[in-house]
Amino acid sequence: MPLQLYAHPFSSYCQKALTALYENGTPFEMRKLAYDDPQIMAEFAALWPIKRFPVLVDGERTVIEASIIIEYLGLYHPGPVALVPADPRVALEVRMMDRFFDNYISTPQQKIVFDSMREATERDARGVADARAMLDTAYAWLDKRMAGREWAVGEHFTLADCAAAPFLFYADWTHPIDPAFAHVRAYRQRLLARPSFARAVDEARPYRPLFPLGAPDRD
Ligand SMILES: N[C@@H](CCC(=O)N[C@@H](CS)C(=O)NCC(=O)O)C(=O)O
Repeated sequence: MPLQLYAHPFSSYCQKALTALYENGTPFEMRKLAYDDPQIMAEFAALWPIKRFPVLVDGERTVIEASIIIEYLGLYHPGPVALVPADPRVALEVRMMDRFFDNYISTPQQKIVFDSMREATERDARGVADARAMLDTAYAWLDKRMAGREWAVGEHFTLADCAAAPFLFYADWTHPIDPAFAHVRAYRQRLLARPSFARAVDEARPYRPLFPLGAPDRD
């Protein structure tokens, strides 16, 4: 039975897992989630009642959380690209940067987008201002870190870059990366040129009209 990924192509966390799968050419079956398909949604809810995606199914095993899915693939379905390096010290730094991109780029980015989808009376102006400030601080910190670096950790593309790719992609659409942060902008372009992530971006193009803030005419 092939690996199955319950996911949606336009979701940033799904693109993180898809980038890892494409890096290694790992065969899998896409179980595409669609709110107007009650059967797939019921199947998904039965697997994972929290209903956050992606979710990987490998036979009897259900694996949640994009980072853990990528770690799982490296352990049980390894390919030529070790997205979590074998050296545990380097792996620790990779996990640290993965947490950075998740907590301080994706979380504030999603806060801004989800707030925009609320009724005007239910909006959280203070929370959105805090999220924008967090993104500015995170961009500034990352800009210093990326000076002289190609990828987030070491010399190779890793789990941390799988996270950075979709999170910086949508963060720039949501709260543009100031041109002063040239290293972050150049890193985002390198990620967009990486064939694994470029494929995920291309597969998601038909869904761009769904972006609540309006997708820019680029990337
Ligand atoms: N911590 C989860 C987050 C996954 C997540 O938030 N996925 C979004 C899609 S990008 C989702 O499930 N949204 C559906 C919802 O919020 O109901 C992970 O790392 O995989």
